[in-house]
Amino acid sequence: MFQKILIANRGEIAIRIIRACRELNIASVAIYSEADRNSLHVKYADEAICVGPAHSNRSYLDIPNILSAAVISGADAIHPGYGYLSERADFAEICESHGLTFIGPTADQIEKMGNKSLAKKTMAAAGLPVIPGSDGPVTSVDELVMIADEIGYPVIIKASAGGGGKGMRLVHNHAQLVQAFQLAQAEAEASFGNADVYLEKFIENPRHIEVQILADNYGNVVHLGERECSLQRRHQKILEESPSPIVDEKLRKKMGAMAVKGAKHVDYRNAGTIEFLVDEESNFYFMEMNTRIQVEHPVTEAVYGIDLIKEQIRLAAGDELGYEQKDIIAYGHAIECRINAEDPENGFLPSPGMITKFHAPGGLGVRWDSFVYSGQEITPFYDSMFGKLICWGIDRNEAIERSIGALEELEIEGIKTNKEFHLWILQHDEFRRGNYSTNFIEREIAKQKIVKK
Ligand code: MV4
Repeated sequence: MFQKILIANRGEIAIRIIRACRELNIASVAIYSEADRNSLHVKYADEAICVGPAHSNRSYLDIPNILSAAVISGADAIHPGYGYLSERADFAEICESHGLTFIGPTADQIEKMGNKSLAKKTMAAAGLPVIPGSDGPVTSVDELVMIADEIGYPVIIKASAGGGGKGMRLVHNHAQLVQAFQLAQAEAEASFGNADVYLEKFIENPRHIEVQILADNYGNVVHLGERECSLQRRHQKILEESPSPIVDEKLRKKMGAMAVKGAKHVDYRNAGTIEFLVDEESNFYFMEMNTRIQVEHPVTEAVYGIDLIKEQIRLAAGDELGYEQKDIIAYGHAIECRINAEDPENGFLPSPGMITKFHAPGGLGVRWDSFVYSGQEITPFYDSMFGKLICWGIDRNEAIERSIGALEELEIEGIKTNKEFHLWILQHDEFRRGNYSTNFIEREIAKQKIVKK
């Protein structure tokens, strides 16, 4: 097992990882930017090293500075958290070449899954269902037109180097096709330095459902069910739940088996997520694989009783999984509300500033993962998410009622937050019925003005 882990991240996930280290008796090293000097992750870690100024490019993304901090502190492993360097194959590689274990999959796996058309091709070869479309990047206008005519409109053009909604273009008919293709290529080249785009059938009103997997270094892979992540706004998730209200035991078994099959096909290691797009007939298709721990991992932890960060650390150290699929048992239902410093009544504009008063909710089945306290400043330099409220209940209804109660207890003064927006979602009939797709938020925002209580 490791003696000391450097955490190459900030905010709530840095604290989450420090807590896991503590329980495993591993010393933790925090890194921080000048803007985060007074952050809780700095206080909670056993050691802390400043790696640069506020701007992420010069601190949380500065590989030489972070590696120096790891070497100077004598860390033997690096946990990247999510975002920042977590899906940078070059970072994973350079950690390993400096004798530091990267807590995650291999550089090769990160790179392969980072290229979305290659990932799709790889998973199709593994036998996973994929959305009809081009087999890899589209290489010519002739090929483009031929495939679009074959699969039928509407179609969607996606950047190979994109992902998470970046560089997508919806095409309704033949007349728009060629121009959209050329624009998409130019945009992909400008944004990612890679002009490759691929084509697929557009799925109307899809659901975004993802399967959590864990893999050891010896070929053992299990899944921990799914997370329903369809509640998004502009490709930013807002609220997630496990299990998905539309997935029954039979579908869970099928999706889980496919996720495990895909992971095994690429000899995957550590924690990962297979994202599926699910259509209105409950057909599911492989979309992307995320090769990191995700923001919404706690809903899976709540339902399956497995500490995913401790598992990541243990697996990276070379431990065997030690359990099988049959040992993994779901119990109850969990909902995560992402609490952001933003103003839902003003186009969700970021709302940085000083938190003048703060009180965290509590009680049975209530978990609050955050880095804030009274007197903390939310700076404009980083993501607006400053806390996650995860509520567990014996069933979906209890998880919803508990979330509402906990949100009402949550007190934040000094900045605007999306707390009321969450209360609005949790009380919405369609949400209550579990009947919502990725279009829900944008449609409902357009339809009605949010009623403040
Ligand atoms: C799609 C799609 C419909 N059809 N692909 C958005 C994020 C990226 N992972 C892929 N995305 C989509 N791909 C086909 N063939 C609709 C979306 C999409 C979406 C997917 C998941 C969650 C929210 C979304 C919001 C808008 C569009």
